Amino acid sequence: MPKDNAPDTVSRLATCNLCEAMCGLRVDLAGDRVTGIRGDVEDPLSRGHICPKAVALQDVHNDPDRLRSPVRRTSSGWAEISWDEALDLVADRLAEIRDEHGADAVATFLGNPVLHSLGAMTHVMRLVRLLRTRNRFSATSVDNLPSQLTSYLLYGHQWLHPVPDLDRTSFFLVFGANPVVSNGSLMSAPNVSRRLRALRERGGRMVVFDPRRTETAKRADEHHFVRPGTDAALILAMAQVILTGGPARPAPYVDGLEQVRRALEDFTPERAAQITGVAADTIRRLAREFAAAESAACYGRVGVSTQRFGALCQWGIQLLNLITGNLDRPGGTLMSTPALDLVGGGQIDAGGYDRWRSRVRGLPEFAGEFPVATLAEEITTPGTGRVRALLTVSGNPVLSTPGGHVLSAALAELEFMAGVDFYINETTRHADVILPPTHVLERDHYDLIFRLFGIRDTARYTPAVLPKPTGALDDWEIFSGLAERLGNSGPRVPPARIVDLGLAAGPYDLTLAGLGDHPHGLDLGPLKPSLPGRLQTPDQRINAAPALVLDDIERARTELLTPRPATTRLLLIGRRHLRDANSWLHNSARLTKGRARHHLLMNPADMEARGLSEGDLARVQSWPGEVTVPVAGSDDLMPGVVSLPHGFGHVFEDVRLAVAREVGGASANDLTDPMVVDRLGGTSVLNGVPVTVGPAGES
Ligand SMILES: Nc1nc2c(c(=O)[nH]1)N[C@H]1C(S)=C(S)[C@@H](COP(=O)(O)OP(=O)(O)OC[C@H]3O[C@@H](n4cnc5c(=O)[nH]c(N)nc54)[C@H](O)[C@@H]3O)O[C@H]1N2
Ligand SMILES: Nc1nc2c(c(=O)[nH]1)N[C@H]1C(S)=C(S)[C@@H](COP(=O)(O)OP(=O)(O)OC[C@H]3O[C@@H](n4cnc5c(=O)[nH]c(N)nc54)[C@H](O)[C@@H]3O)O[C@H]1N2
Ligand code: SF4
Ligand SMILES: [Mo]
Repeated sequence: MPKDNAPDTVSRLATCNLCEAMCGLRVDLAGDRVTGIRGDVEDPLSRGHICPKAVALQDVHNDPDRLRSPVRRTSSGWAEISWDEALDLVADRLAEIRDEHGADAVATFLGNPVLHSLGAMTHVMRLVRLLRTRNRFSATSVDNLPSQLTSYLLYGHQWLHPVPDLDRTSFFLVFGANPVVSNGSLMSAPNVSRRLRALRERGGRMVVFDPRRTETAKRADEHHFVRPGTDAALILAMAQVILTGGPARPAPYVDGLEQVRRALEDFTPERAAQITGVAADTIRRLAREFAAAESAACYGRVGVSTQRFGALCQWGIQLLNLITGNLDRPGGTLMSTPALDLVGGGQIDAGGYDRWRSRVRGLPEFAGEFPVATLAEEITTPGTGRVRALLTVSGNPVLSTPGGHVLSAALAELEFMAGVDFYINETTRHADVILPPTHVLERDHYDLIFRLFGIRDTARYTPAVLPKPTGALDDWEIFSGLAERLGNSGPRVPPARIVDLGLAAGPYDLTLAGLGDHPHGLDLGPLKPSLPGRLQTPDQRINAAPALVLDDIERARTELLTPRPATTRLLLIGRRHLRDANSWLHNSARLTKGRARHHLLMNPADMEARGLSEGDLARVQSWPGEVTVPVAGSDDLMPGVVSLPHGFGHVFEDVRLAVAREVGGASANDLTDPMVVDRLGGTSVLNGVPVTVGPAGES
């Protein structure tokens, strides 16, 4: 085996695209074989950091189960077909169904890795727009829709989102995020652990609110349990304390705070304490300490987005930063000034809300998409506009969206389905055709979206590490191939050219060639104040009190501030692990070895009350479904709360995932309810789901 510096080994620079941290990599090659993956110490953002997932890129690369050519489902199993045949077939069937039943009969679902693939980012929307369907869905509505909606309402653009200045803040206040494991989201921060250590060393502090004492909470100066789904009461009470007792010091370009103050009158710490389980004194004290801190950044992610008042939580988090003068100041939260500025350059849709509604349930669109919680019923409900064909791109909604088992059944009713993905997963197994793109090491990479959310402004373009296999297509070529067959006659502009143009139009006058002089990445410095100039609102001011939010505060006042009757049901929340990435990577032996990690975590007192012991199989039931999983006791769980990770529960009929067969587990989204969404925005409620838990043997 050639070692690091053996003469026949070369080392090439790449970027890990498995999460938002964008770690710089050195990939060791012996010929076309990947022999090792290490962190690139010269990357200005990641500075040598990697996590175990990076090394798994080579497992994905070498995985015999990864598709290398298109496949078609036949009565005798999957059959390989040529690219021309596959692209013709998909384009013809989509066009036929559209011509017969109208554009809305063809639906699209874009999964999370779209944001991590340069060619998908540059080319998928062209295809989606060409289909002219209103039935557009994505992972956004099980993820960051509340943040995007808030940014659209407050700052005038769904992707203009302030980033916590993690390296300089003196007070980091966290709701429902676990960045030590996730490495940050809408806050790209490789090696969060090191940065949190530095925070403490410079005399700063971190406070975390989470129903589980997480890996992040364990590094905090204070951690408080909060009853799942109730954070809005807590966050709004903190804002109320600051708006009534001070010190509030908003920027001069912020309007509407008097209206906000009046709307929040009932959100007292005492009322919030009853609902959230956090003591009123703690709420009051932390609000004052946050407001008085030299600099402070409030941040919240998946835990406070995918809950019943998720949008209100995200608005409240922005409000806390706004009223304390921490928006746009070093150590607070700042907009990035990216080298390639999709927002300022107008290359990406600013957003829009409730311009039309979904056919069956009347849910509002956001940024041209419907909430994915309504996809299954759009397929199964007869009538004009019924979804009869589906194109999925790098996603696995059967495991990642609420009521996944219901969606799985619905997919079988489609007249045609195609998936752009290099795995046959629980979703693409329903497809008639699967179109597999090249793997990330075989194509150029630039993070068009995540560079907007770096805790430092950096740019890094990494050319493909390995040659593209003969006949293989990149994501962008698949979308171009389909678009051309569906009538798009424009020239093909490759992603590299689009990046080059974007850099030239950006604030630093860069070019792709110029960036090539910085193969490890170009450091553009810490986050810089940029407001109000960067605001995309028509008057370049911030209206802190949008009517939609005021209405939702009223809904929270009546629905959330009223204590609920006691119940024996437990509240289900999610969980992420450093060696998982949503529903995939389970085919990497390197990542899946060791103790199983799909168990239901439960407070020992709740286990005892239900006659459950460590390792027992428990039956977990909710309104739409049930699963059977082993339980593990942990004091890290708030009493009354259970935790199950999503992305497990692999199905093997039709699916060729040899290693993942050993993984086991059940899908958390067989328990989540597609009928329950945050009414402001339509985000799925994936946390705080009521469940009953008992020994699996009993009925
Ligand atoms: N209960 C619960 N559910 C959740 C969450 C939760 O916290 N709790 N989290 C939600 C969140 S935040 C998200 S983002 C979603 C994620 O859920 P999805 O958006 O459905 O995405 P993944 O599970 O990441 O799907 C990955 C698929 O993309 C394919 N893929 C990977 N790279 C590429 C590529 O470069 N090109 C193409 N074409 N395909 C590729 C993989 O092969 C894999 O099949 O899950 C959500 N679901
Ligand atoms: N290793 C790894 N890294 C990842 C991913 C992965 O799958 N694995 N996925 C990537 C993706 S797609 C995303 S979007 C990000 C997500 O990044 P994060 O949001 O940082 O990750 P989560 O682990 O979902 O953190 C959500 C936290 O909210 C808590 N929580 C649940 N319900 C509530 C509640 O009601 N109130 C409060 N206050 N907290 C609650 C959970 O206990 C959990 O600790 O991670 C990214 N990074
Ligand atoms: S933290 Fe891990 S998965 Fe995320 S970019 Fe870095 S190496 Fe990749
Ligand atoms: Mo996500």
